[in-house]
Amino acid sequence: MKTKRISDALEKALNDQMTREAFQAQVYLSYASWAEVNGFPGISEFLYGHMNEEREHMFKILKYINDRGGSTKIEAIKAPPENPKNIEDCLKKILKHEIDNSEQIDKIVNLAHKEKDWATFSFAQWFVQEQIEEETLINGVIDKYSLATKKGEGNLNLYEMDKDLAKAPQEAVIPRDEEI
Ligand code: OFO
Repeated sequence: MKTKRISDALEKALNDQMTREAFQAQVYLSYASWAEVNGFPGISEFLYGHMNEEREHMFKILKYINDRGGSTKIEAIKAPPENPKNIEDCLKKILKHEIDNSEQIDKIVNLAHKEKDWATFSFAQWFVQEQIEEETLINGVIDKYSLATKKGEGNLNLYEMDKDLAKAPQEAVIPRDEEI
């Protein structure tokens, strides 16, 4: 049994964030599956990769709470929203999810700062950085989409963009690609 080195309030905030990361993973999973059956294998691959990144974030928080002598509470994950209407809608919704998530992480940073819990403050910085990268990445994909679908351009650009995204950098391995 470890000495508890985290306040109840931060323990609760991190537990909530852990569940939020699991929810984010479900959103990516459902959108990836939607893209896969709608003829966009590259976008789908990109989204599956992100699903796994969110799961890794969930585990990272779980491990941190446990390491600080807190206890994790595994909660039910709410269902992801309805399928997007099209690729543009899908990308915009993802960006919105990421921005919402960044705001939640900022709240944890603020609380850690207020409590002068420098361990949690430092831990949360990784997430702040990660969110900057993710928002930039999704914004970049939205820009690519706008270029690919510019009036007067054909579907070939969209096809090329889809192929391109399959090779987009991912930090996580997609479970189905892992050797069993
Ligand atoms: Fe969107 O990355 Fe988790 O936190």
